[in-house]
Amino acid sequence: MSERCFIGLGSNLADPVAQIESACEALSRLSGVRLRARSSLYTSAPLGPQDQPSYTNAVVMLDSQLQPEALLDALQAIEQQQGRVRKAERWGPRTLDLDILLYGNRVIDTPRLQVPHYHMHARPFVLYPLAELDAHLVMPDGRPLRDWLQACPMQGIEPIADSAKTYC
Ligand code: PH2
Ligand code: MG
Ligand code: MG
Repeated sequence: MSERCFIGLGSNLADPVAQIESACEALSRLSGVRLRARSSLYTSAPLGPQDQPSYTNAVVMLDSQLQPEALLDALQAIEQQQGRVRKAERWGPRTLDLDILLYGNRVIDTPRLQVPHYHMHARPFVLYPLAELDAHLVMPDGRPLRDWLQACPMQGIEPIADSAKTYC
C-alpha cells in the first residue's frame, strides 16, 4: 500500500537549480518511493533573514510505501548527500531543504515531524507549485487548497523557464 505525498524542495546555495534537479534524481531512485511529477521551478526572495541569496523552490508528488518517519530519514539522507549543513540560525541558507508537506490524509505531530507542514498555508513558493500538481487538492481538515491560494497572493515568486515534469 502506498500513499500520495507532496514534498517541498528549496535551495539557495551552490547552484540551486542543479540542487533541485539532483534531488529529484535521488528521489526517483529511492526504494519504496515512486516519483510521479515535479512542478515548475520558482524563484523568490528569502523568507526570514534577508542577507542570503534568493531561493529556488519546487514541489514533487510521489507515492510512498515508506512510513512518514522512514520517508523523513530518506529525505534527510539526500539533504546530507547534497552538502546540507545544519546551523542554529533559523531559516538560514541551505544547499537543499526537503520538507514533507502532505502525507496522504494524515495529520502528524511528533517532535520530528509536523504534517501538514506548519507554514505551508502562507507560503506562495509552496502553494503555487503544489496547485500545479493538483489544483483540486483537499487538506486533511477538509479545506480545499484553493482557499489557501486565495488568501495568499502570488507575490514575489516567479516561475523559472523550466516546465513541470511527469515521471512514469
Ligand atoms: N526556506 C526557508 C527560509 N526561507 N525562503 C524562500 N523564498 N524559500 C524557501 O524555501 C525558504 C525561504 C527555510 O526552510
Ligand atoms: Mg523548509
Ligand atoms: Mg526542512
